[in-house]
Amino acid sequence: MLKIVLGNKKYSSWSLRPWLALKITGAPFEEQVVPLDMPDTAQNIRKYSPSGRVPALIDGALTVWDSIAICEYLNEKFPQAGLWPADAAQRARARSVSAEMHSGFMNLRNDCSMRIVEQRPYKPLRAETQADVDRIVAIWNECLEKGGPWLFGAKPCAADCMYAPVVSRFRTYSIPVSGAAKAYVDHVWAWPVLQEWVAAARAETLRAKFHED
Ligand SMILES: N[C@@H](CCC(=O)N[C@@H](CS)C(=O)NCC(=O)O)C(=O)O
Repeated sequence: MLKIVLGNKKYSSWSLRPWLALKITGAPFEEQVVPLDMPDTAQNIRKYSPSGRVPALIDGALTVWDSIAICEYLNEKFPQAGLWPADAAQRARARSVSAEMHSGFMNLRNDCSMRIVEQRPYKPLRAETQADVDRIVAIWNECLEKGGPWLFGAKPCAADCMYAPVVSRFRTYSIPVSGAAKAYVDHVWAWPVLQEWVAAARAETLRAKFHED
């Protein structure tokens, strides 16, 4: 059976992304949560992941690490799951917006770390962080012009998995959005599999000092 190695569900945004992609495939899988921010975290992660980072996917003798590589592997293993759009141009766009998420938005990631079970009042963001938010909203609006409710149409794809932790951040930090982007935030937040992750995060008793302070 496939096994995915994750960090704490409250904080590990990179773990959430391929976990959602796995859920889209419908394949059965096991989970292993490695508690973050512990003295032995690095050593424990390295038992599974050569990069020393989670997530990692274990498929028999094969280990695949890094969120986007796992999404690509799942797409190849489960082509019927539609993890990328069927149309080549749309697929290229979905990969572009996913890569932009994977390699960017450092200000938002640093200032508004994922705390999926928390809700805080809005505080004005630094200009650089607001610029990240504005770019994300522009990406969403452009994708949603074709009708939504997901970024690339009627079904969730890997791009929605990549942006789900951003939806969670917008909610946690009460970052205002309107129109199609707001409808998207609400739609993703209501996604039953995302709510399954949130429920597990709420039940988590692990403490991660760096992420909490
Ligand atoms: N580029 C990686 C980033 C993975 C990453 O930074 N994971 C964090 C947890 S969200 C981690 O493993 N941190 C190790 C640690 O806290 O010791 C990916 O996309 O999977």
